[in-house]
Amino acid sequence: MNKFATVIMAAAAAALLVTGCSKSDSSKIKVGFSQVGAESDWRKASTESIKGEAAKRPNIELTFSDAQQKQENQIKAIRNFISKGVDVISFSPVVSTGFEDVLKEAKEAGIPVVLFDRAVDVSEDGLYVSFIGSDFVEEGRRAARWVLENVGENANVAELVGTVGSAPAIDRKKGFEEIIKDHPGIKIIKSQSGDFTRAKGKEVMESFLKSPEADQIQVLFAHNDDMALGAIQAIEEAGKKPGQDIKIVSIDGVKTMFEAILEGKANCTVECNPLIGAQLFDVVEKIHAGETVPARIPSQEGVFDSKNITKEVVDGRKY
Ligand code: GZL
Repeated sequence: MNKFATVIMAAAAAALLVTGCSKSDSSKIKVGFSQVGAESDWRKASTESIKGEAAKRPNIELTFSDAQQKQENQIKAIRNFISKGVDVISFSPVVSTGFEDVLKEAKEAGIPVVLFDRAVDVSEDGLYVSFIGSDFVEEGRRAARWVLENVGENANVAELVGTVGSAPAIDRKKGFEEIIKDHPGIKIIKSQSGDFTRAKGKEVMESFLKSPEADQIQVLFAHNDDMALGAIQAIEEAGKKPGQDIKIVSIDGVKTMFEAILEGKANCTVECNPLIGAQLFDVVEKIHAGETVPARIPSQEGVFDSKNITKEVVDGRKY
């Protein structure tokens, strides 16, 4: 082979190598994720699950954004992911409405969307390919069933509602009320949002305990453990015994709530599993490979109280 041909072949081989190298970069699946925020222990565990799982998968390139519980930040992040040309977008919507336009933009850009943890209300199909998360209505039902089975047919309930307009707040309330509607002795006498945070939960519980109905409250139903833990502080500061004077049932199943139940300061937590990062990236890989994925992927969860919480169970909790 003459010298000129050798040079051309070498250059072509080098180009292939570079292309090959750049091709290996493009083989990474680029995922844009918008997280609600860091409002609760549950959310922090959710974020750790997502970031931890992405770090284990060399084929995943994760761009993660924290919306600080603001919808406008989530919409901005999703638009950034679209302009960046990611392969898949996923997010946990802070509220269930107001995402239709940006989801249509993602669809027009040909970028599949996976809903994580929470669902959205949209008027047309095809704006997301799958929803991975818990059944919040069932979680609300489980909380109400625990009250009926462990407190009885008559109880005045104070309710700490989650973030107004969010799927878990809407659906947990719906599930709780679906069960108690057939039991008129169970009455919700106070209800206000604590925005899923410990600080706000404490503040609202303090206002409940200063209200005319204060001494009628027999049960606290909190839409998440963080608000319940804040309420426990408020109940103690008011000179009452949480878990005894006021029974406490909440949702999430975080370790600090397990510890409070073990101490007798709370009574029940309905598990809502945040550790679904692996399920997310399994779905992402299937989508990227052109495979079909289930439209709905539910999480598996239990109900925990003093009957099944031991120190060993607490020590074994992963979040
Ligand atoms: C539920 C999740 C909720 C948790 C809260 O899946 O969206 O948001 O219950 C968190 O702790 O703020």
